[in-house]
Amino acid sequence: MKKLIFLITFTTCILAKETILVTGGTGLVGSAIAQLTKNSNENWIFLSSKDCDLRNLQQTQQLFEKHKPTMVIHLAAHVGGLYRNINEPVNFWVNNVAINENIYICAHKYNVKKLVSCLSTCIFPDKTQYPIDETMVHNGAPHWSNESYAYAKRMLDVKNRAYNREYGSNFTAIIPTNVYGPNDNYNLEDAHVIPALIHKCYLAKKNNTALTIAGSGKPLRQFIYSTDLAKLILWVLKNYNTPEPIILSVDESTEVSIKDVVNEIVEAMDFKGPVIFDRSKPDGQYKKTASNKKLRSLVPDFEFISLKDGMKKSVEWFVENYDIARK
Ligand code: NAP
Ligand code: GFB
Repeated sequence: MKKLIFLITFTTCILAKETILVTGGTGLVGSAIAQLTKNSNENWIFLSSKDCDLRNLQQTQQLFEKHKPTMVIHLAAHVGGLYRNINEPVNFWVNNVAINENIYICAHKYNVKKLVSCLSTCIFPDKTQYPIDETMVHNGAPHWSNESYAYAKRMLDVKNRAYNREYGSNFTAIIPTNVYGPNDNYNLEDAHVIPALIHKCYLAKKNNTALTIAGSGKPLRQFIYSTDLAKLILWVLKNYNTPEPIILSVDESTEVSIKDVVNEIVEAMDFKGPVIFDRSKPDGQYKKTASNKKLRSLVPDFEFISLKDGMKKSVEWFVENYDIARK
């Protein structure tokens, strides 16, 4: 762990001359990176859609012209949980394809020397063997529920290899598993499972009602705390220089069921009311167990925050920041 802290500190020093643009900088992952880099002396720029609608090429070009970034961490996306993906397949395709196309056009035009984009473990083939690894991204159709998002994201991987082969660009991608932490999107319909259930549990406790969980609670997931992911992204930015993507996930052994997640949220929120599983709602993918073997071979000593500790921090943040949380 000491080695990694040294590496991040060293990385922060070496990056002193860089201008690093973080698209999606105000979101769950972007804000965790902002926390880690707030005292560093390199030039970090964290963007929201209010600074620039990245679906618009002219606005994106003006943004790159203004900041002339030397490095880009590209997080901006039309993002959401299972039910938003089921409800908005066109938005997930149109918005993400537009954003990603514009970022790559501008990153090439402005000679960005390092671009780190973002895939997801949910984009892998639905029919696959486990654990999933980085070589399997295109080995079959994704789960129907997030087909648009999955194919839009897979094209980032194609772009990275294309720009590298034709121009020698140092463009790569990370493949995070499900992320959770402070400053997430807590919208009851659109959010990912953990922020959605933190919000639901908060309301159930406040209104003295039951906590309703969508689906059976049986599906399995790996959850990485946003600060851990942010630390690994900073490592990738400086040390990982190949177009092939890298999975950033907790160990397979820490895969949990949605029911386990519910228990952690209930404990952290000190909720005493009834918990109901609404089996009329779809479960989505049963599992998407990802291997972090490649990551472990490169950063062997990394210690992940436990789900219990991460959930406590996440619930505390939400309760303390309810008024300003994205709902
Ligand atoms: P998030 O909290 O929803 O934040 C999304 C960010 O993208 C926000 O800053 C948002 O700005 C920005 N954005 C959206 N549309 C934009 C547009 N048209 N122009 C400019 N900016 C736009 O997302 P997140 O959870 O941090 O996800 C970050 C990245 O990680 C995404 O690429 C996502 O696919 C990936 N990822 C997330 C998870 C997860 O479980 N959360 C798992 C795997 C991969 P506004 O706030 O102004 O809208
Ligand atoms: O995070 P989530 O929405 O998406 O988790 P995925 C869905 C799982 O949580 C399903 C259960 O098994 C749901 O039945 N669940 C229970 C709930 N209650 C709720 C709730 O109130 N809200 C939500 N959202 N789920 C996502 C992809 O898949 O993985 C995204 O759709 C993204 O594109 C993300 O990549 C990382 O984990 O199933």
